[in-house]
Amino acid sequence: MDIGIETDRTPASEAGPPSEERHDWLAEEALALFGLPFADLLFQAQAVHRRHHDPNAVQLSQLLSIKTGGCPEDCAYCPQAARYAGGTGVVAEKLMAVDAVLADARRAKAAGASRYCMGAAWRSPKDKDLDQVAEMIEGVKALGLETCVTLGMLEAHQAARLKEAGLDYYNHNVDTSEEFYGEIITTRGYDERLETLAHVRDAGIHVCSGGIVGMGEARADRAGMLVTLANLPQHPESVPINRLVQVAGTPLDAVSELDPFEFVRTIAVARIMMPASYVRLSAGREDMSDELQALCFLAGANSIFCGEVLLTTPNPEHADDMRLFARLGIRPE
Ligand code: SAM
Ligand code: DTB
Ligand code: SF4
Repeated sequence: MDIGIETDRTPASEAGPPSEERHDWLAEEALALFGLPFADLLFQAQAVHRRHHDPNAVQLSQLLSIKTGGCPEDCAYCPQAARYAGGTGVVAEKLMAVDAVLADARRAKAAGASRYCMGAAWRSPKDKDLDQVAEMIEGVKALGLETCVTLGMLEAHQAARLKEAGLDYYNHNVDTSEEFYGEIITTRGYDERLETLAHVRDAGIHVCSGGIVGMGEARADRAGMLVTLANLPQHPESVPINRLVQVAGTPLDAVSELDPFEFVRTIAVARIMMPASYVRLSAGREDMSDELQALCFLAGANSIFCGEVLLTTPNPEHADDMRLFARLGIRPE
């Protein structure tokens, strides 16, 4: 009988779970999540996490700097910028030989990594360098590892070239909110970052994009960064959340430290806003206690970088990570 009231006519048995994947987040909504009592935020994040992921599995990615230092950009956090080399002491090196990269990738696989990420301190790659990187990608893939590279800004034809080589993921971070971005980097714009992400997506490569917290930004900037990422046409499959590693000689050395709970909140909000993505607890673990890392996993982080160095800075020993996983009942993937 039609009683003249619009109701949802989908029988309960046919209705799937409500779609949690949204691309229309408002800054106020993200900020409201940040403002929840800690326990309520973690409960929500953990509930979302459990609907989309195995809560006791954490993915392992290993990083290698295939081209260190000498970068022309001015990213205020980065030890690899040529302009801070006098203070950081980072020496510029050439692009590594393919064989040396593959030898490192074999060790990463033996240690249990499932993805191998190669980073280069470039503003953008030259086409001739891409041929050598393509060989690395092919070789790493042949070892049975997933491949990821981060080489700076890409043009469409370069993204297509990397896809052809078999690249699985491209990492290019938005780093922070559009509003705060100019305080950190002036040598390239936020729009250029988004353009690179669009080229990567159009080439059919999975997107890895996140940012850094603890650079002196406001909570609104952390929320704004997550809104930018979540409102992309597709959520990045991988979202690295880095806690600033303060490196002496960079302009951000000695910036005042972020409340660790605010870092956990950032992970939790990323988890809620991008439910199906892998949220990576990235740089910064070297200075985190086991307890803080455990809170990050509870908040929905389900990936880490393993191996004793990130690109130029230290990361926890593999054995320490495995001990922590064992204490928490976490299975490395
Ligand atoms: N040059 C390329 C680029 O900028 O896209 C790729 C390498 S760059 C080092 C990759 C990312 O590392 C940066 O976007 C930034 O998010 C992160 N990063 C660099 N230095 C960092 C630091 N001191 N602490 C935390 N994250 C950092
Ligand atoms: C990402 O988001 N973090 C990684 C990776 N992508 C390339 C880099 C962290 C670098 C930390 C500073 C260093 O070791 O030089
Ligand atoms: Fe260069 Fe990348 Fe470091 Fe910026 S973050 S200075 S682009 S290596």
